[in-house]
Formats: sequence, C-alpha cells, structure tokens
Amino acid sequence: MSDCLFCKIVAKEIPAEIVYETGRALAFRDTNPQAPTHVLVVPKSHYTDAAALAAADDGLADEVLKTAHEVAVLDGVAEGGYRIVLNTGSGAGQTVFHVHAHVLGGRNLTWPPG
Ligand code: DGP
Repeated sequence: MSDCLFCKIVAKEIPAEIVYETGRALAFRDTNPQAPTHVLVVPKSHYTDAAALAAADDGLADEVLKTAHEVAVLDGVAEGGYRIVLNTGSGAGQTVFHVHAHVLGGRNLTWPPG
C-alpha cells in the first residue's frame, strides 16, 4: 500500500533499525520504546490487522510469531520472559494499520496492561 508507513519501512523508503529479517517478515525497533527491548515484527505484505493476517491462512501468521520469538532470543530477553502484543483495532490502541507484533522485554512486565 503506497500510503502505509510500515510498507514504506519494508520497501526501505523510510529508515528503521532492522534487527532481523526472514523471507516474509521484517523486525525493526520501535521509535517509542516501552521497554529495553521493543521490536515490531511485520509481514512484508500488507494486512491491516491480526484478524486479516489470521484469515490469510497461508502460514504467514506462524512466520510472524516465530520471528517474534527469534527476536527475543537474539535480543537476549527470551529466558527472562517477554511479551508479544498485537493491538487489534483502534479501541485496543492500534495506531498503524499494517499488522505488527510488539516484542517487549528486558524489564519486569506487569499484568494486566493498561
Ligand atoms: P500500535 O499502537 O500497536 O499501532 O503501535 C504502533 C507502533 O509503531 C508504536 O509503538 C510506535 C511505532 N512507530 C510509529 N511510527 C514509527 C516509525 O516511523 N518507525 C518505527 N520504527 N516505529 C514507529
């Protein structure tokens, strides 16, 4: 999508600190980090939200999830515990409508989130 921020990051039209990449997923650091590790994992193709990604039913959601776990391992937060968050819809705080998994770790994460 031409006007999508994360599509532009995938296309390298907008810079981002990329930490990991697979054939169909890209991981880059969030510009407004909420934890020492705060990385966003996106499918390289455009899906609006988690529901649309799940409906694609082609293994892409699985690849995004596995990439999120790999990011936690690479950033050294997997053993201490980390969180994967997919805000889905504006009512849940989604502000960028290209599905993305937040990978958060490196501090004590409380529950429930606000
Ligand atoms: P959400 O609220 O779940 O839609 O999360 C969107 C996240 O995207 C938010 O944590 C901030 C991050 N973000 C917004 N603009 C940019 C950007 O231009 N680059 C990067 N790396 N992250 C961004």
